Amino acid sequence: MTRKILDVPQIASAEITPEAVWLNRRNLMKAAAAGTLTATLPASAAADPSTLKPLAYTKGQCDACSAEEPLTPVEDATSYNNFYEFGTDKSDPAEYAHNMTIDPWAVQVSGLVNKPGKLNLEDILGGFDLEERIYRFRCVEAWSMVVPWIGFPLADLLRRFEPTADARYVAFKTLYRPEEMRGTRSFTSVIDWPYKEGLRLDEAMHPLTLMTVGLYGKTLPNQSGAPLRLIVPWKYGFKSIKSIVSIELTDRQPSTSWQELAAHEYGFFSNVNPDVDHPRWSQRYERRLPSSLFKPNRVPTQLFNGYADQVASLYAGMDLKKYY
Ligand SMILES: Nc1nc2c(c(=O)[nH]1)N[C@H]1C(S)=C(S)[C@@H](COP(=O)(O)O)O[C@H]1N2
Ligand SMILES: [Mo]
Repeated sequence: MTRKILDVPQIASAEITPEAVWLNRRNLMKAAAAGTLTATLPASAAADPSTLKPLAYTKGQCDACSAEEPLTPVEDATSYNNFYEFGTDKSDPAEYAHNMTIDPWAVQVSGLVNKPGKLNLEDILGGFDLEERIYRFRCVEAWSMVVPWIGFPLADLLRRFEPTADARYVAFKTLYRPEEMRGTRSFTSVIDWPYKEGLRLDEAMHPLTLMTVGLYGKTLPNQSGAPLRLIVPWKYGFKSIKSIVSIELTDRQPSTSWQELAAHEYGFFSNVNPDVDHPRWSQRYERRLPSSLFKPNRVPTQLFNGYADQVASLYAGMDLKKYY
């Protein structure tokens, strides 16, 4: 597998935080090279968000759309989570995800590619210059947050496996390891494991679609989807699948966990759309973390989460009420 990534459509430099001096990047890079990325945070520290230091950002050091928005405090972004493998309470992932072993880690790439194969995490990261790859994105659901993710475009990874001309979709799967994932053993568990997600190939190849390995200058804590997690900035949070072990290129639209659960509530596209109500609630507003009963911190939701300029063309001619 080639290590140098060539012919990559670069993200506009305004979308990349330039000064990464504050990032503990030497450790990250060294660790990535030595194949011990996961060792930069001891297992116990990984579960304890208080050990992650919030980083100072100055104006302009962020992507085009959330330029003026302050970062969500790291404590909120890493203690109020969804990761049903560890339970359905928002506090469960921070409490239990440290039980997941993330070293060693490998990702299987299969399906409609010329070069299928399994890559170890260190081989994946060996191909990327993470120093340059810090993006500040807003994630949205009923609640929202602004997080500086560290990652690289998924397209760069997919190209290394050479998708064939027939490939039209990408299907992702999360690790399924019941002995380390108490939520998957629970009798109240509603998901047919492993957790699954999917994108259309053009969505997957869009330069804003990221494979992330860190946030706030540190490797991902387990509750955030260590060691490798998808981030699709213009879609609802549930599309951003965590702790990925399998990527399959297909010619048919893959099924996703949330669709399997409630197809009329969660469509395949799941683009952030304030004009299309969820059957049980309006999607006009979101709750920006930190939020509380007395300070709900409600903000209006933006079409495509504010990335319409970059991504609306992917859906030209589609009825977004039908393809929600
Ligand atoms: N494997 C896996 N990935 C997942 C989930 C999950 O339960 N399992 N939850 C999704 C949902 S519903 C949301 S809202 C986001 C939450 O991401 P965060 O905890 O980093 O905010 O992760 C998504 N990725
Ligand atoms: Mo979610």
